[in-house]
Amino acid sequence: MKTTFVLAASAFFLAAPAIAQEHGDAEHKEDKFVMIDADADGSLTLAEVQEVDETVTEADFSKYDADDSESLSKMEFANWAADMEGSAEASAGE
Ligand SMILES: [Ca+2]
Ligand SMILES: [Ca+2]
Repeated sequence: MKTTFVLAASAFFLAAPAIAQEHGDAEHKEDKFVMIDADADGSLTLAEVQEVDETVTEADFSKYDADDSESLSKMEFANWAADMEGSAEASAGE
């Protein structure tokens, strides 16, 4: 059960680039942000991110939390999503 959830969560990040390229990046990143933002306060906490991907560590999170607010703004999340897409493309090329 738990394993299935983790795989689904990874697919959630990895599946995004192909869709984003067809329909426009910003729009889909925004969709994803809204989906992760469980309490809809406009920022993502570590707990909210771990709800969709429990492999995310505090170190991962703070790396993208540019202003150390312990939450990710849309801009900070967009940077993270861009890096995720980059690493997905890199591993697909192997
Ligand atoms: Ca939130
Ligand atoms: Ca922040």
